[in-house]
Amino acid sequence: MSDCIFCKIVAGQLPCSKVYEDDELLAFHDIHPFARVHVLIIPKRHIETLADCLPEHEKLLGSMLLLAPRLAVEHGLDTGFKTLINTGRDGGQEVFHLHVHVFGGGNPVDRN
Ligand code: DGP
Repeated sequence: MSDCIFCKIVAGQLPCSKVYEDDELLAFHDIHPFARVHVLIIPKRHIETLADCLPEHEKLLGSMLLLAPRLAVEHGLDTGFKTLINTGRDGGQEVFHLHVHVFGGGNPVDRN
């Protein structure tokens, strides 16, 4: 999707503060964190929302969820963290490229 911000990040056309990458997934710090630690896990291929996922995406979704606690612990959230997937306009989704928010640890820090 040529006008998708997250696709541009995947393609290296926009910068990000990367914390993880493999063949299928990318994770980076949220630009507007609402906690001290706030990372986003995205699939590299464009899927608009969780509601667009099909049975063929089962493994990908599992990989995204399994990555969440690993990144949380790596960022010091070893006593707990939150996950969030906003889905659709009325679900509060602003970027229409599937992503899991992983956050916790108190007040946010600026990442300009
Ligand atoms: P959501 O409301 O679930 O679609 O959350 C989208 C999140 O994406 C929001 O917390 C801010 C973050 N975000 C938007 N644009 C960028 C960007 O260009 N870079 C980074 N790192 N995060 C972004």
